[in-house]
Amino acid sequence: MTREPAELFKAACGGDRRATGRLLSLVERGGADGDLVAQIAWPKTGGAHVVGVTGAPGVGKSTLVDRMAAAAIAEGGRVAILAVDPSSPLTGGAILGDRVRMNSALGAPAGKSPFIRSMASRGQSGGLALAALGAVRVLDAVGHDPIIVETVGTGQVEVDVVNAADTVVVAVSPGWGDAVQANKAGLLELADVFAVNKSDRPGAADARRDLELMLDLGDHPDWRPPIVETTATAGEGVEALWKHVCSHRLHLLETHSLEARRGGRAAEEVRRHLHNRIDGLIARPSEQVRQLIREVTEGLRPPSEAAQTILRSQPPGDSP
Ligand SMILES: Nc1nc2c(ncn2[C@@H]2O[C@H](COP(=O)(O)OP(=O)(O)OP(=O)(O)O)[C@@H](O)[C@H]2O)c(=O)[nH]1
Ligand SMILES: [Mg+2]
Repeated sequence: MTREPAELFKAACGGDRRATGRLLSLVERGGADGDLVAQIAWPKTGGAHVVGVTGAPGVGKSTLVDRMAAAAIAEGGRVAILAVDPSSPLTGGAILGDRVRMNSALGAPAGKSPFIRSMASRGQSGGLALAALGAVRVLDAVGHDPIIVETVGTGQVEVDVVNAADTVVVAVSPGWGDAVQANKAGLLELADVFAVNKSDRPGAADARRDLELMLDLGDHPDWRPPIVETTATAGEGVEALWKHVCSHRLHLLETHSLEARRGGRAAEEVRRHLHNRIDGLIARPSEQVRQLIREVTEGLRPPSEAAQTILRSQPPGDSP
């Protein structure tokens, strides 16, 4: 490493994109440097509007995100986009998504184009969600606002990732396929705003009606998720979509529910870190842990007591 995290952080705050990229790599890698970056970033976080965008594969998330970014940039935002793809080991959706975006990013005024980063699975499901949350925090701390996180909605990691957003946009396209898939993955109930994308195709009105019916079944005391029809490829409806996203943030602020949302997530994130560390203790056991497991195997002590002993003897700051 050529530069220290603190120095990188300063450069990143000044708009140095390579420095931001380096910081994100450190967070992704984890370990002591990752922890240090998290520590430096932490006091400066909380200012950004974090917007999650999810939905079935190919529904048009990247195209939508790209258009939303343009809307945010037009309002003076310093936009960052994070594409999280748990299904892909470095190729596929996220990368394709980037290609879609690059075309439109060319249209942004010099120096205003969004900062874009893709994160793919490293074969470690809990790790990806944590790395993504860590990355959002770094992007926030170095001054990006809003931060738009795209993730394919097919599983638990995705739910965890979008759950970390202040505002969640769930995208579906005409035809029940996407909505059913999103419903199975538990995404529909996470939605703060719905986008019925590809509304240039037949069936958009039906998709909207189906979503309305589903919403009618639920309880929405102070925010009923609005449904916006969009054609991302043409940019149609995206301004309205972005307006609803911004109204949702205002709603959170006015009802003081932003802190509550973020508070609930904090507990969850701590739980995840703990979980990761404990997994690490078993996946990469120290001599002491090996010995304790041998003793359990030989019937010398019960597993619960071995677990207790391991927990008690954890040195502070020992990051897996
Ligand atoms: N007809 C039509 N096509 C669209 C629209 N939005 C996106 N597309 C097309 O749908 C395809 C997928 O778009 P993406 O934006 O890459 O979709 P995605 O949801 O990000 O895909 P993954 O990240 O792979 O899950 C591309 O060929 C887009 O051009 C739309 O509103 N109407
Ligand atoms: Mg995409």
